[in-house]
Amino acid sequence: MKVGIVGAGAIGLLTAKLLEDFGHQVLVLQRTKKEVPMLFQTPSGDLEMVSFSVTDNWEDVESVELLIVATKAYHLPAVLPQLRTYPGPLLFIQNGLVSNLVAKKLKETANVFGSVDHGATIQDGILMHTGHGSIRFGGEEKFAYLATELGPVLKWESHIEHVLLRKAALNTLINPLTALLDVRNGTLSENKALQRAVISHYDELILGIPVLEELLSLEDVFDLIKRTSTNTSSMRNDVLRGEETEVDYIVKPLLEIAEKEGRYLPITGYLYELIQSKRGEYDR
Ligand code: KPL
Repeated sequence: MKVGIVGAGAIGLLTAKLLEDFGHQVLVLQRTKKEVPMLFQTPSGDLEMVSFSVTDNWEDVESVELLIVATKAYHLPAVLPQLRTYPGPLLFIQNGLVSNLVAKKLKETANVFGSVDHGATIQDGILMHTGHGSIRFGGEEKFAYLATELGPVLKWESHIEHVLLRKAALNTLINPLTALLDVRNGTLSENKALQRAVISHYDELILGIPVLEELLSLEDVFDLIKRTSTNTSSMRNDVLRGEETEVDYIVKPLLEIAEKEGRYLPITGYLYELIQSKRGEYDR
């Protein structure tokens, strides 16, 4: 299948690499010309040469059968207007909950949404696949054929909204704290006070958004923290680089969901404001 990928970050390039390994023809679209990694490191540490087909011309991707949008969530507002003319299905694989934003800007288009739990990063010019995971996606049933065509790289999920909400909750529990305290993920379970803070925050989310109770246990939260204990969360990374964060797509939607039910999430709201205040620091 001919697949286009918008965004040459770690997740976009890893998706390209995995699809190419299964014989798909992939073209990566990047907004600005920059070097893309030539080396790929597998989760077991083996190095391979890679060569991605990259373009910065939107017209080149118009003929692909599927366009995967793998930009950071905060780049979507700039990218969405360009996607209006693309006739095929669009798969959005951002961190967080972006479907409302997409629906506002692309009313007529066929959109599906996905969640990635592979570990990937680009370091010293090497694309590193740091942990095996999956890319699950879902939406209107008529797009389930994509999972069959794309083989094991993408898995169809009939309740993708639950997968995305669960992931947003996990990211809300881990990312702001690690970014504010400038610590790696594992510190949240190693430090007793932080461990208790995560537990209280978890209780607040479960009370405020009751559907989460069936989707996410406290064990799941600490299991992820331990499995990614040496990781720098994506939000900590964004703050360290002085970039915007995805807080408006990860944390804010949870506040809005709870608010619709007449509930307020004080810990979540407080963390949201603290991360927002970091943004102020970089804008000044
Ligand atoms: O998804 C992540 C992120 O950093 O955004 C976790 C799972 C927290 C891993 O760092």
